[in-house]
Amino acid sequence: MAEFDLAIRNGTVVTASDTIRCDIGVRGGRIVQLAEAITGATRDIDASGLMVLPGGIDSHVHLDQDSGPEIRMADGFESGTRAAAAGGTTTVIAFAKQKKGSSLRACVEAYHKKAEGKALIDYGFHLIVSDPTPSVLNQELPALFGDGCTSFKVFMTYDDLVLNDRQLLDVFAVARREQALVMVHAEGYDTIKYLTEKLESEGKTAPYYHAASRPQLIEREATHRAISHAELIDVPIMIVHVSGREPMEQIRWARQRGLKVYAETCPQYISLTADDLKGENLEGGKYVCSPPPRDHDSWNAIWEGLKDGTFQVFSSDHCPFFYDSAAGKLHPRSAESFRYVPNGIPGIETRMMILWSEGVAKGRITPNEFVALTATNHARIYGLYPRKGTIAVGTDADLVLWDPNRKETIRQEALHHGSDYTPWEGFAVTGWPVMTIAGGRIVVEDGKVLGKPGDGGFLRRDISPYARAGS
Ligand code: DUC
Ligand code: ZN
Ligand code: ZN
Repeated sequence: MAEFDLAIRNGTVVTASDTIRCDIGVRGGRIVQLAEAITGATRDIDASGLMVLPGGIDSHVHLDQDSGPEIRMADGFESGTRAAAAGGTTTVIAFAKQKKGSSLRACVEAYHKKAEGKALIDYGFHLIVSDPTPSVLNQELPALFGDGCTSFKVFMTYDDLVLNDRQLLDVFAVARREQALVMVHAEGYDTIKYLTEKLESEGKTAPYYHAASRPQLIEREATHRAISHAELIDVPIMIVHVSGREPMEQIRWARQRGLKVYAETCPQYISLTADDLKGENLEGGKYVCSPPPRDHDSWNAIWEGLKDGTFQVFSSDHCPFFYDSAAGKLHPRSAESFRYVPNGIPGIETRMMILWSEGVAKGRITPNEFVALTATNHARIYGLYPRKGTIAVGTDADLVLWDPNRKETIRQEALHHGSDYTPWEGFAVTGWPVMTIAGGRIVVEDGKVLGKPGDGGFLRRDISPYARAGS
């Protein structure tokens, strides 16, 4: 019997801390040896001229999420994880959303059913708490944390999701007691409602006004309020999908005060602007997400934050809908007002190539920083480390063979996601995933999907060391 199932030979191994020329030996789905030269494997993969990185971890994706009347999400766990793997990602953490009036536990069970047997790569769940009843706070949440869903998201806006300040404080207190990590969608409910109604009354109803209804100051105010609540309770928080300079400055301010405030940003905030929402015939609807993309000043600010550690994680916020095809369309009332356009864009497959191209290829971040932002920090923060997120003996053999110099153009026709468009159509990138390996299995080789639904499994995550209160 061969000593190894797989040997990845002649590549340059890049982790968050090191860049080393070595071979990788894989057996039983795990990395069992790192050595100068490995022989005796059932299968050899020649990685000459390539970098071997930890498979990407995308800790912010929405799959098969109930999105309200007349809207269907474009990806479930099968197509979503297929697209993730094609983009170099080997683990996703998706949201299990509580419906107001329903038990959170029942919602999580429903998401388990949606995912079981479908995913090509491993997946975990964050909870979304929309109805923090006493039984949710005192029984359901602690039990679900024990089941490996050790983080949850709360929203400061949206009719069906918003928590008021008192409810935020109550759930933050549970997070502190149970050491769960809180993720916050920081945009203000009443301010958005005010501006939406004002814009509509002025006849400003095109998709572009989605961005005008959610300016940075609304995100800044909510970010500051979430930080203040977290300081009051003394609980760490993660501010997700930070879009620009103003909310980012609040996060910096908090960290300078010694608060455990972590932050995430996404490809749309370094490569799209509010002007993209200006297209004719509802074309702008392809770029509607919340918070909205901003401007070049915000891109520059986000790069500063990615470089200086203000942001720990770079996620896609993949939230895929349809634009106009046989598979699906925008909400039928989208022409009436931007308020009906579903908030979210697809990006699970394009996340890593955009960050590499805009970041590493343009000299803004190093390959090691890229690995930290796309994999290692996600694993550390969300309780998956060291099983996931690095390359070391004993870890899962989740790897991506990366061609740092390959030039490609992003095209919808070549993508694997369920949406009928990509916001990055025609976007030129340098750097490309040529092979994705998950649990020692080749899932995607040069765009060809070899993995099967059900190959991926549910990840019970540990309590996050980042969720510990105090300094
Ligand atoms: N928040 C998300 O995290 N994703 C899509 C829409 C939203 O508001
Ligand atoms: Zn959100
Ligand atoms: Zn999201």
